[in-house]
Amino acid sequence: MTLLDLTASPRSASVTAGPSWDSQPLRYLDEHGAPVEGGLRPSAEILDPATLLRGYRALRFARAFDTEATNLVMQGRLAVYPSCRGQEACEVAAVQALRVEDWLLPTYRDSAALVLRGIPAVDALTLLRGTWHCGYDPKAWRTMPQCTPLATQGPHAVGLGLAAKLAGDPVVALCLFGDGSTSEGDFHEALNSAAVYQAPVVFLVQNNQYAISVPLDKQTHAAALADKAVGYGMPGVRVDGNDLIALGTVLDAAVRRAREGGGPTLVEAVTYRMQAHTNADDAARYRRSDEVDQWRRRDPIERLATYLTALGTLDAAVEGEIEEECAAYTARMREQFAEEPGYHPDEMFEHVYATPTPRLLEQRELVRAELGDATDAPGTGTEQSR
Ligand SMILES: Cc1ncc(C[n+]2csc(CCOP(=O)(O)OP(=O)(O)O)c2C)c(N)n1
Ligand SMILES: [Mg+2]
Repeated sequence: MTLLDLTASPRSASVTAGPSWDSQPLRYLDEHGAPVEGGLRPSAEILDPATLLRGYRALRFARAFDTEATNLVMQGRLAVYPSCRGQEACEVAAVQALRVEDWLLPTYRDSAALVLRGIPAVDALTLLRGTWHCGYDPKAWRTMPQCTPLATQGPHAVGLGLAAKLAGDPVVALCLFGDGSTSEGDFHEALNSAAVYQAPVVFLVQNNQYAISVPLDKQTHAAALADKAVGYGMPGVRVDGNDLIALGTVLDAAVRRAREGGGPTLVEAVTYRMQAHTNADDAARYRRSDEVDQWRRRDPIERLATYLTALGTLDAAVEGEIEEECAAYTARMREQFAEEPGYHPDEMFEHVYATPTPRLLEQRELVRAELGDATDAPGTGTEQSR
């Protein structure tokens, strides 16, 4: 049985994993973008040049979006931005594995996945702009609001998956987590209940090696996060998170298994957070630059570019087209973010409780006092209008 034979019993799937857990994660491409001997064998569909080029475009687009969002925060247009630089293959593979009717449950670090699903950037970034709770309709986009409290999206994913299962809908929920979130009670509850109810859920842990400043070896004593799957009775797969082809292969298998009634899977994608936790963090205080340099050489975009160039699928002309598309997209982002959003600051306090708590009312008064007349500025609504 191979690791991707997810139809076998969870126990054997994990046990046969053997030494590969503590050595190399599953991969198709090596660090230099050449196929690994004896590595994964992706389907012909995944290796189709047109599919690969679509994936490459999506990677470049995710990076352009992420870079622009990072710039916007420096210009004061976003309140905060947790970058996914270096993790773009996870963002792309997660979205590509899903159908439009499937659910995506993102964290604060997964803004790129939102725009890859088609949500306009200005709506996707509303939360991080600090202007509203969520800027898009989660039901319409089958994408839950980005979760900031760690792992709370896990039980929600199980609920969505279970609801679909009970209704007889062939819908899958894909839930994103960070490595640090695996220490949360909600992570345990989600995986346990997903396995007990055989809910159609894929749990994708982006192991980017850090939870803010806490490195993985201080987070867990387990050899691999994927190993945790054994205890819940589901398959666990550890895959190179900077290898889009390997990730696509693993996530396709896990999503298909969930859709066909085979139950949940835990996927650990081994990757790296290239930037600081957010713009409010200084990563140089807790990690060495040679470690960052080592991961820069494993860049997910460069690896796929090398492979596609060797295949003859990618050349300077195609690169140029992609470059232009990305530049047009980010120019539009800049224009949109230069416009002031039309929200009234008071709205932040609405829709929190049906009856606002005294503490919330007190906070609202503090904001009103601080902003004074500014809250009555044209285009931001007025006290009288509400
Ligand atoms: C329940 C909870 N506890 C603590 C925090 C504070 N916090 C925000 S991000 C973070 C680190 C999370 O790390 P990880 O899950 O690895 O995700 P990453 O940021 O690396 O993507 C922490 C501790 C929080 N948001 N929620
Ligand atoms: Mg992390």
